[in-house]
Amino acid sequence: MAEQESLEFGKADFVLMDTVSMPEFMANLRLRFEKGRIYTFIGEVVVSVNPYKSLNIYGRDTIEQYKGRELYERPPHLFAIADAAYKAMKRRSKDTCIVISGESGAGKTEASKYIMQYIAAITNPSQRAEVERVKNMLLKSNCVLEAFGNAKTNRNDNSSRFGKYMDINFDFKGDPIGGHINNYLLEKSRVIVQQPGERSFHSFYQLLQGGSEQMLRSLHLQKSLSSYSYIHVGAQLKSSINDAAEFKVVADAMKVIGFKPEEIQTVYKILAVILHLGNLKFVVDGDIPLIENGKVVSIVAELLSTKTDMVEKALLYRTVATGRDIIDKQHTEQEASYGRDAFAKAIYERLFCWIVSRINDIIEVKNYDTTVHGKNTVIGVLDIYGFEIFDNNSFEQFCINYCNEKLQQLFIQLVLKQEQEEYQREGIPWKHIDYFNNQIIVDLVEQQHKGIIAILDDACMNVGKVTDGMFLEALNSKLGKHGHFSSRKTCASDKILEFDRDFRIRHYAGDVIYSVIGFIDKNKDTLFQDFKRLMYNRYDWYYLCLELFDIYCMCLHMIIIFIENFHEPYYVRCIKPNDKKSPQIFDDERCRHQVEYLGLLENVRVRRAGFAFRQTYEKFLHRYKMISEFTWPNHDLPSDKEAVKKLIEQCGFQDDVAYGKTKIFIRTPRTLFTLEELRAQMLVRIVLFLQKVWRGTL
Ligand code: AOV
Ligand code: MG
Repeated sequence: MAEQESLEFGKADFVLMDTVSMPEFMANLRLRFEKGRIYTFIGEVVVSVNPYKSLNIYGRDTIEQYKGRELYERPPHLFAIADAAYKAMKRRSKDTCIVISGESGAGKTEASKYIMQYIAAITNPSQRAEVERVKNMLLKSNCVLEAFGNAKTNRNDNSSRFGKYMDINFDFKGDPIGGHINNYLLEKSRVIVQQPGERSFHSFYQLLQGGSEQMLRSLHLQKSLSSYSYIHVGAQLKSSINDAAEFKVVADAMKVIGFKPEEIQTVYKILAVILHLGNLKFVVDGDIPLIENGKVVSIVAELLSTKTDMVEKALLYRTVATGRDIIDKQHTEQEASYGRDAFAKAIYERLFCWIVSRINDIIEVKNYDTTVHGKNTVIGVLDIYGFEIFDNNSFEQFCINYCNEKLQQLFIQLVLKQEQEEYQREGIPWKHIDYFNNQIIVDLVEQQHKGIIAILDDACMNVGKVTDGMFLEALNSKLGKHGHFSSRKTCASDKILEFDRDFRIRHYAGDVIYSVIGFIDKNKDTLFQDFKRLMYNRYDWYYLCLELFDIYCMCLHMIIIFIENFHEPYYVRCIKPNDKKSPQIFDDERCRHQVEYLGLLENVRVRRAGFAFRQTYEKFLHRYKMISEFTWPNHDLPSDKEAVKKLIEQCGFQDDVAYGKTKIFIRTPRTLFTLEELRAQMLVRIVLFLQKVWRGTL
């Protein structure tokens, strides 16, 4: 159990609760929050409540307190789990990962940064220059990623709009030698439109507010945010963010990471192209769409280093093949606007992926020869966008919430399900602990042929023929009876569903009503071929764009499969205390809801009734046989199991263990630590004994 602080701060580990009940859980969580103790353990899981204020608990002195200590020796903290993951990786030479989950604004991204800071702080004691360089880059890369991938939403002023899985590679000494970032599903629709009260990605505001006058002039930009229709909505907001200062921080970070000056220039050019594209207006003359503001087209062409008429053509025409002929077909006004927006979104997405791949080039492990230097191990940190419900939810929220659904399923699989199944398999007396398994919702979304994604993909195969309304019809007919799906058609009595275009999913974390409008478009994500051609045909635009159109972002599935392979990820479960971003308010109802859907109470129950450690008898003996004369150097008992029993009884731990068919289970970590201590003492004695034998002094 975690070292007990004074009781005035509540229980440091929920496992220590007198009774496992929601009221007691909530009382402890609240008490700790109010006392500034935002972290609490459930065994090895860290529960974190967003303090919404700076706490003096991440400094050098705190880091020193956690360095090299066992998880249970110090009060709960992110550093404790970071240290545990690091130690586990080093001791076992095995890859490990830390999964951070919780809803939007709960503190995941901040947690991921503190974890990385901790790892950076405790490694490289010999101050090797190359390792210092790598650490610096890993830390600096965060601010670049956030500038381009984060935005102000109504839930979080610095909301991640992409998923991030960051690997840190370590050499045999345990020092960082490189890393890799996997990013997935950037919410690119934000480039062209934002909900009231929200902003586009930080990068646009930073450029306009922080770029020098000369730079802005060369990009044909002006400082006034409201001049640009793509960011017009967000421009009206009073921002708590200092964009001008951030611009410099990000520019410096790009330099430090190793972006070349011309690459940084190109990044700004792309942002400028997007802002200008947003201002393009189409007018219809008879049946013919024309561009109203030709000046903007020539600016875009200049920035893209291509010819004005080529840009104009890509915006107004589509090349289609009819039989053997290839003809230019004119867009309608609507098609032209659609194409412009698709183009803007696509270049931003590709810019983002390019930035990530550029960072990866720079931080990837170089010159590491495993035959010379030994195994290279990895700690991964997963920080995705949190579950979110807005007034209007669309395809983007559907994707984000599905990601969270998958992550919750992983937690259930690894922490609640497999754990209990193992006790049963091993024949350990076990009373099953019930929990809500969200597999049913995951299936609703992803099941082959009849899940929402399959139905959507079907609809997208018939471009132009299937409308959003028809897609909803298909959902109704195939999923109408599913307990977690409803729409006006399938549930007429449901008053919450206001519009015909809506459908509702009963997610693990709450009900979300999605508007079906735009689902097909956003999923099929057409970028007219002519824009692609424009990008390839440009005359001397930087090589950057060539790469841009070759990169694909890694999909969520891969990440989940990847993490499943770890079997024992470390978990941080983040809770948002209120919706006002206030450090004072602990909203009981909101917190209770999160504790409920995160399955934390069930987590405590499994943990309490369960065992912290398990090992096969053979491996256990291999490690601890020197502790007892019955097992050292070899035992003559009928089985390893009997030998382990004898050893445990001799140490007096029989009440803290259970004997399974193939494994020994140990309830409290302290027992394990005592075994480790005994082992260490015996090893010293054995070495001294052997030295005496060698010297002939025995
Ligand atoms: P998220 O990553 O979970 O949301 P963040 O990590 O961005 O949430 O946290 C939101 C805000 O809460 C931060 O910008 C800080 O102001 C504050 N905050 C969070 N953790 C701490 C902490 N430990 N100490 C002080 N302030 C904190 V999203 O990315 O929206 O799902 O998609
Ligand atoms: Mg985040």
